[in-house]
Amino acid sequence: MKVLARIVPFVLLTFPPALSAHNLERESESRYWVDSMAKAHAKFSGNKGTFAHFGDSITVTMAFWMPLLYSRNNAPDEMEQAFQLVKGYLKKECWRDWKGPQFGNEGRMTIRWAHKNIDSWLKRLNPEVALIMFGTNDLNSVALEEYKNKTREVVQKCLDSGTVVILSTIPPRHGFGEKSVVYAEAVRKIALEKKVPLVDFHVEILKRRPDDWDGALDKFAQYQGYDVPTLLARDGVHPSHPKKYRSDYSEEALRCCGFSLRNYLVLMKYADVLRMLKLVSPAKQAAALDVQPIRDALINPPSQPWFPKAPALPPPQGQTIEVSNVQELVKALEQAKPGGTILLADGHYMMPRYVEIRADNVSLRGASGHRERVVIDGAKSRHRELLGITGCSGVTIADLTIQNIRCNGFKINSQTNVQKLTIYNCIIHNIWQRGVKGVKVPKTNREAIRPKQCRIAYCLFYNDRPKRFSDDPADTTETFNGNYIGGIDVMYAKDWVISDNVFVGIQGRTREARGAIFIWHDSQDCVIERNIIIDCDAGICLGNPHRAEGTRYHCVRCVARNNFVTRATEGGIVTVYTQDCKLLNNTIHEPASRLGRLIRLVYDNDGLLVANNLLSGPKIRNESDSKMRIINNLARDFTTALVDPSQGNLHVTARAKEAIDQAVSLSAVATDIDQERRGAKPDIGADELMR
Ligand SMILES: [Ca+2]
Ligand SMILES: [Ca+2]
Repeated sequence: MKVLARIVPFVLLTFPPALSAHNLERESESRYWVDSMAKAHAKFSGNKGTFAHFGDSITVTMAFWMPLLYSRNNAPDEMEQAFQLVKGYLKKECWRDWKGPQFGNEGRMTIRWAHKNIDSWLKRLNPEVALIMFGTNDLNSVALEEYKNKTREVVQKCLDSGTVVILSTIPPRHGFGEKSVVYAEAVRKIALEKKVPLVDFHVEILKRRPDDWDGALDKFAQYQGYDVPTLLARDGVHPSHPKKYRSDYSEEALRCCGFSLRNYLVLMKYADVLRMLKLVSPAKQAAALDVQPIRDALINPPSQPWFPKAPALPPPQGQTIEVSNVQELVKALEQAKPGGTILLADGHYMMPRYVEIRADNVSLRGASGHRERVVIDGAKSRHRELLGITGCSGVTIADLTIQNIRCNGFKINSQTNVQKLTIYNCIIHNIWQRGVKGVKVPKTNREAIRPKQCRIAYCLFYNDRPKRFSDDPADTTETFNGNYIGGIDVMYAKDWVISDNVFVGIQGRTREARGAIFIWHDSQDCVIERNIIIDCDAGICLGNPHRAEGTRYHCVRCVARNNFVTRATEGGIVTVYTQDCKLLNNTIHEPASRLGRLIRLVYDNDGLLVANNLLSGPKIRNESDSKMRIINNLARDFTTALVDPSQGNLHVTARAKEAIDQAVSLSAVATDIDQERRGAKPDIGADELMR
């Protein structure tokens, strides 16, 4: 308590009590150091964005500063904004490479070492800003007067050479409680006297843990080393770094992890310096403010343990551009070179407008591999479409989320010759016309430019609710009555694979939406397999009743196999104007179907093969006069024989006796929805029961 008594009067004397602690620190600081630091900076002649850290073992460690670059779990908004500002300005090497004695930080060192070497550091590094924290080792080896004098001189040398200084007080130290207060107070006074900004690490620790900051206390005897849930480690000297709170910046973490606290304080102060000295342009400052806070997951998509899991993609090849805000993303897309990779840091990217990928073999990927943490959001876009692919081949989009756009999410501008597009492990959320749209291809040169060999795999399409009129002003009672909405809608596709995707709740206003998967306009040789479609109005639509002039068939030689479709009220799998297509081993569940369209065959379907499908509900609805083969399908209510149809889990149990081992063996369905081998006695439906 003696410790606190020394601290509190200082705080009260320095800051007017009417203001909150946070604001008053900001306010009073903005008064005292800005002019003097601007003056010092006017002399600066080195590289912008350099930031040196002069200190001892508490500074040289990789636990300090560097971790900020990689993750900031539970960071308050203002911290994330500060980080974005700093990330856009700081030299890359100053995140982790400026460590070691040649950069002014080394274990066991005191202000004497800094005093001796400061000239050479300034000469060699010439940093724009320098953080200075010595004292922990001085407590038992450098007397107070010498400590003060040498600190003053080191600060002055920095300022004289044009380096802006941020001073830091030391943390309290076990066995030196009172003395550390005195040394911290000395640094505070020097900060005011020299008019340099201050990180008051000491007071911030005591504020959070007035009585038990010391990890050496008996109450922490069960912990070891840095893994102590208070602000000093077990040695009572170094800040703690408990595993549980690493890279965590929640209130709780800031009172349990000494390095989280130090990283937070230094980041905020450095960002303040960048702002107050106007080292970052107002436009960039505003851009950093746009950044939404990062959470572990920005969205909370539906998830079930049996949903398909995407194997990780190989690491990016070629030139890689890392982006972490909207401006960087827009620029990277505009400047992307063929073969380059754009890696998006976890974050919420509020798009101001439509953007496009236009170069061959570009990859646009979430960096963390956690698609729910990288969200490209169209809620504030001035356009109706989110991300276009134009005139290019071999593009990959992976490991990210797109959401909230009025019309099209991923827009394939097929008229411009888009080939070999891959959309992999993405989430497509609340897109109010089409999650993926591939538009018409003009007749001229159609065979050459129609989109070929595209792949949509391991994506999740889901909407929070049925479409409303307010989502899309074009979808009215005069047009589609609020039902112009679907998942994937492509025309003139050839050799596509749409596999292992999940679709949940793609619904129109009156539950008459378009297909979760809708392939039409002379599409050829496409495979639609192992998709899971739950509570979407329409499941898989191969064609529809409307044909463009000159189009005889919507789908030719297309295959839908091993899919689960649950409660698609408008139709589970529908074929309309197809040729030589196959519907094989699908499981479709809707026993109380109003329209009886679990499988529906309409108009011409020449050469269609419908085999081994398990219909939990009404039998196939055949409205077609074409010559077709419809063999070995089962239809009855299988609710009690499936694993959990209420959740869309249509895996079979041993109770599905009529299905087990009863399929005709077809080479086109050698495996099942789980990619398990079917063997010699295949089961009817998408799932092969493994025993
Ligand atoms: Ca079997
Ligand atoms: Ca299986």
